[in-house]
Amino acid sequence: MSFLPKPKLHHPGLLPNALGYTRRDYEGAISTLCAGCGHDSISAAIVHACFQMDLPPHRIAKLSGIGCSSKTPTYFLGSSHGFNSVHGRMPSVLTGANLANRDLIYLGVSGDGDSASIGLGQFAHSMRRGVNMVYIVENNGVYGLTKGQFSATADKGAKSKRGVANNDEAIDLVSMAIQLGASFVGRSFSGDKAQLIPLIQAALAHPGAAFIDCISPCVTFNNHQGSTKSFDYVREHNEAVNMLDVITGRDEITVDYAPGAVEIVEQHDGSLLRLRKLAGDYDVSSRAEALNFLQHHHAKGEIVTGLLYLDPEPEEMHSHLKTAATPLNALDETDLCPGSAALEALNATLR
Ligand SMILES: Cc1ncc(C[n+]2csc(CCOP(=O)(O)OP(=O)(O)O)c2C)c(N)n1
Ligand code: SF4
Ligand SMILES: [Mg+2]
Repeated sequence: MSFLPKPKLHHPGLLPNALGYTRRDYEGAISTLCAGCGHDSISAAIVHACFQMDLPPHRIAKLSGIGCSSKTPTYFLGSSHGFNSVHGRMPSVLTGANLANRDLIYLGVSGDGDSASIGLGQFAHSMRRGVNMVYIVENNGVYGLTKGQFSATADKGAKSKRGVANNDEAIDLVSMAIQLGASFVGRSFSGDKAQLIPLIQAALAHPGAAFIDCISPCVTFNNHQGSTKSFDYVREHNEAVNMLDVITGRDEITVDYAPGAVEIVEQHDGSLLRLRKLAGDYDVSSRAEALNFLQHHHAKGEIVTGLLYLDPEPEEMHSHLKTAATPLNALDETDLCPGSAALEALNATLR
C-alpha cells in the first residue's frame, strides 16, 4: 500500500503561522517508506520550510518522477498541486507547467536514479534553461525502489550490501548543475536539518533554477560499511563551506554579525541570506572556484555541503523567452483571439 491518509485532528495548542495554518496543514499522507529512510527527513524539512515561510499551500506545485524519493510528495504538502510523472521526466513536465503558469512555486523532487541515469538529459536542460524551480535530488547512491542497484552517483570503489565494488565513475550532480548554469546550487544531508531547512528556504526564495543535492541514506540497501552514502560515512566526511540563515522580507530585518566572517546576500523578494563562512576562502559567487573546491575535496574523500554557488542576479526561462506575464489560464478571450486585423498585421511581419 502506498497511501495512508492522516487523521485530520489538530492539537489545539499548535501554533499557526501568519496565514493561520499550522505545521500539520503542510503535511501529507502517512509515509510508507522504510523506517529511518533519509527521504522522510527531507519531507519533514520541506514541511518545516514552507510552514515557516508562510507559503500558501495552494500556490505550490510539487512534481516528481519514479522512485522511493519520487513517492515522497505524497507525504508532504497535501493541499498543494501534485504530479507524479514518468521515470526521469519530472523536469520536462515541470517546465511545461511553469510555462503555462509562472505564478506557482515549483518544487521538483527526484532521486539519483531518476535524475542521474534515465533523466540526466532532462536534468541538464532544466538547469541550462533556468527553469524557476527548486529541484531536490534525494541522493542515496542506489535505486532504492528496485532493490538497491548502484546508481550513477555511487562513488567508484563504494561497496554494495553484498560487498561488490562499484567500478564506474560517479556523476556529481552539483558540479554539473554549476557548470550547466543553475543560479543556486547547494548540497546537504538529510540528517542535518539545521543546514537543510534554511537551504530549502533560500532556494524557494530564489527566482531561478535552484538545485539541491541532498545525501539521503537508504537504510535498507545502502547504509553499511563501505558505502559512501551511509549515515556514518557522511557524518564523518562532511565538510561544510558555510552556515546559512534566511531572513524573509516579511520579518523585521535585524542582523548582527562579525565583520569579515559573514556575507549578507539580498535576493529579489527581499529575503536576506546570511552566510557564515566556515571555509575561510570559499566564495559562493564564483562558478570556477566552486568547481575547483568541489574537485579538490572530492579527491580527499570529503563531501562538501552548504550553499555552493549563488548568482544574485539570476535570469530565468520566462525572461529568455519573453513570455506573457499572465498565466495562460487567466488570459481572456480578447487576449487569446485578438481579431483578424491583429493577425493580418502579425502575418505581414513574417512575409
Ligand atoms: C522507464 C522506466 N525504467 C525503469 C523503471 C524502474 N525503476 C523504478 S524506480 C527506479 C530507480 C529509482 O531510483 P532513484 O531515482 O534513485 O530513487 P530511490 O528509490 O533510490 O529514492 C527504476 C530503475 C521505471 N519505473 N520506468
Ligand atoms: S528502500 Fe531505501 S530509499 Fe526506499 S524507502 Fe527503503 S530506505 Fe528509503
Ligand atoms: Mg536513489
